[in-house]
Amino acid sequence: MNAVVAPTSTPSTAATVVRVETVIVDLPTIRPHKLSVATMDGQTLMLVRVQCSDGVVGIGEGTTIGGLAYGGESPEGMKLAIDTYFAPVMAGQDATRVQALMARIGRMVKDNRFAKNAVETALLDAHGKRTGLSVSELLGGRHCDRLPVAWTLASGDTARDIAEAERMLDLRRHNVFKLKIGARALADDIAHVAAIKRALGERGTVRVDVNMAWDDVQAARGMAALADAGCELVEQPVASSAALGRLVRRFPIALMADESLRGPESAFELARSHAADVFAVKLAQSGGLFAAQRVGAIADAAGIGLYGGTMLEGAVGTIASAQVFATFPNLQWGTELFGPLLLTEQILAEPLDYSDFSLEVPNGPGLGIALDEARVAFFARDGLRKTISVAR
Ligand code: MUC
Ligand code: MG
Repeated sequence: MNAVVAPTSTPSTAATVVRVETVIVDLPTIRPHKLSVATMDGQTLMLVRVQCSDGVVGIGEGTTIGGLAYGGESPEGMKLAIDTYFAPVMAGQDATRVQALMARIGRMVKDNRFAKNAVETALLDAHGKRTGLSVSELLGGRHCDRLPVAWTLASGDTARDIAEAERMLDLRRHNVFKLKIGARALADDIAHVAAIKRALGERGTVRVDVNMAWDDVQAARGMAALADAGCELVEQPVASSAALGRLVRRFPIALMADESLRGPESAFELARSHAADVFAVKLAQSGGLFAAQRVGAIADAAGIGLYGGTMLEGAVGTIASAQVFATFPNLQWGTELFGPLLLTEQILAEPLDYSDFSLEVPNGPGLGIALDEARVAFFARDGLRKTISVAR
């Protein structure tokens, strides 16, 4: 684990950043998770800790999907960027002025939205712990204490997906299902979606995420057929915002932008060109918690629906997202904050509450969660687990 220690002469503010540490944690998934861009057998979390001069430590997370298969940042790249470039810029700075510190980082570090989100999360967690307020209260106050959570069916097998959906309904954990399609022939994908919707009937709603796999013609055929199959929403069927704009409102099915949304500027452009009915807001893609709130505000102003998206984060990133989404006045399409449930191992001292088709937004100071440090050390890359298996 790398660290940068602040110089001894620090400004006379109440709390300054004294140490920034990062660690990579590798966790297995409960089953292969198949997207059109990658098949995931595990998830890699980049955790960042920001230690402050008042003794408070904030935590944040940066996670991607399939390494670099989904976007331009990887967990390893985030660690490198934070250790090498963020930490020296943060050392000795006022930790209580989060927006000012993030602006300072922004002047020295271009792009790197995922890494910025992880660091901003840690600073807000620390400031919440310092002030006794939850992150959602720091961000203006929450509208709700629980968020609806969709589950993604992505085993690649129709019968297995139906069985998985039935189990989620029995457990009362999820009744909104997102299906990952786009890797197979269009007709196979449509048959898969139609079979799942038929099996669930009115007990569950079905949406799909194509992860940009279709061209215009496939998308037009696909959206018409999906609407007929009873699917209520299509997420990012095509790659570009212009192509999204050519599809929107042509079919009786909602169109959601995901990969096209890369922060407030792109949100504004999508809204200006009427290219989507719904925005999947993700903290990492937005570039942080404040930026995600701005994306939400742009959607609201443009009459675009909101959905709380995930980069399949572990518990820290998931709860950072929940704290932000709880502040949204409108969240018409709920959330998909199920990331921790896709992992076989949990790394929190207390488990999250997923019940009644929703996730509880913790109410304690900061993120309102604590890491189980022994488990983090065990699952850290090159950590105890590796030492034990090498020794065997
Ligand atoms: C995405 O593209 O939305 C969200 C759920 C899931 O299974 O993958 C993510 C990424
Ligand atoms: Mg998506």
